[in-house]
Amino acid sequence: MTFDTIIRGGTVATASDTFACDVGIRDGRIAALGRDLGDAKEIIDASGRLVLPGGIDSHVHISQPSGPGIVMADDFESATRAAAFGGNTTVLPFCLQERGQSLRQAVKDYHAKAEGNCYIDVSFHLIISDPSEQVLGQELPALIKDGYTSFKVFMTYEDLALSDRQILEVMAVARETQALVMVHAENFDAIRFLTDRLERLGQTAPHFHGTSRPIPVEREATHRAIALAELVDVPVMIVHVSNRDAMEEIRRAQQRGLKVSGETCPQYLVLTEKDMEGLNMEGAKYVCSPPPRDAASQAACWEGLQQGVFSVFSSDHCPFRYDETGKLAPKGRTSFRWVPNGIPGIETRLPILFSEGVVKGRIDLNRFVALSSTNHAKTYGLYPRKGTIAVGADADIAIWDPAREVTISQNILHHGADYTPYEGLHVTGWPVTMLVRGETVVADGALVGRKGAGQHLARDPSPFAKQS
Ligand code: DUC
Ligand code: ZN
Ligand code: ZN
Repeated sequence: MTFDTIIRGGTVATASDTFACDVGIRDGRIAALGRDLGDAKEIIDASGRLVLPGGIDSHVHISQPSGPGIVMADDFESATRAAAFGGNTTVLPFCLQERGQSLRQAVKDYHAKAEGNCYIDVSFHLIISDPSEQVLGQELPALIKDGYTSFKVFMTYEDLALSDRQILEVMAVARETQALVMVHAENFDAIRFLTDRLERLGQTAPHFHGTSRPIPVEREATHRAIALAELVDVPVMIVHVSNRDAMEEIRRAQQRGLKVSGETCPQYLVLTEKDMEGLNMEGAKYVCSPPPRDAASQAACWEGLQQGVFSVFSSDHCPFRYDETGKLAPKGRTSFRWVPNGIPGIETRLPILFSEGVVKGRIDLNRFVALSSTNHAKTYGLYPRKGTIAVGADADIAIWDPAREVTISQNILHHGADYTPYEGLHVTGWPVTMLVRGETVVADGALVGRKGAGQHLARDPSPFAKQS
């Protein structure tokens, strides 16, 4: 039996096991695991390296409309290229429905942006900002059937926030159609109240962004989102959790047997509110929502990852440039209120989790694989095609040099942003070679993949959303 490719001599790790073996790939899939697999057109020497399922980043924003004059720093080409360099083989970006827009049209527009431009595979979540009768009765159920099996709702932001009634209505559709609801949990009225008060006091520097969205704002909304999901009896994923209070709300719900999942992100492990205090507008580089908190919140987020309260670790990549198209948005609008929320992180998510998590002994390698790949595939209906190394799975593989020492710096990254919030962070371990469906995209740190080779994936319903 011959193979297209054999990855030879590496240590394979999945979400459950670590073992020395070679990987035989044929027709884009893993065809054999073992020793002495014979011949192949290409042999990749992985001795001294880890052979892991390619990373799946299930929370990224690419080319998303972000308000007048603001431009997201990545399109599908630059984002998927940067993702590949960061050890990923699939990303799940959001397709935003703008108010008044048909959901179907929003999906068409996103496909047009992605088509022919992706280096790795993509699959869209939806964002529902306008749950009209047409959307709830026809478009959303039809799109879920077509494989867009998850969507996000927002409890804050002028153009996005849904009322509790609207959230209940979209949750009811999710229950009917077995879709997974993702929630951005922050209390809109509380943020508006605090923002107006800070502005009246002249407290408008970027770090007041944190003051305008303190922990109770997130805790209350997390509690409410879970209660609304309980009322409708639907599973829910609370995204980008930043602190202990919100994490404990999720844990308590899980202990009560509710189908509540949680996600956290690199910014809540290695950044703090202090980062938003830079001179002039420098702090804007770290403005994201929820905001980075303090050392105790970081420790709580690690606890959530270690104890399984959080099943997925995503980047929430939401890149803006540090100029007037992004973080320094429109002249005269200097208050933190106008700083677009979001930071880049698609390429640095996995090195940060590996170094701060595995190398520092906070999590083991198998949990790293679960948090970075397998659980994303399971949660969002891509498993077992994606997210594992097993015979029959897509040959989506990241080969890591676990000993490589790297200082994260803008000049080594491939994203479209002009800065990284992780500048100067020293990490051990770096992904060096990535294959998507058996085709090498990055080979020993060099781009060899083809723009347009990445495909859009229709997904199965989340196993969590299946009604018994
Ligand atoms: N929510 C996100 O998920 N990403 C960036 C900004 C935000 O509020
Ligand atoms: Zn959000
Ligand atoms: Zn996000």
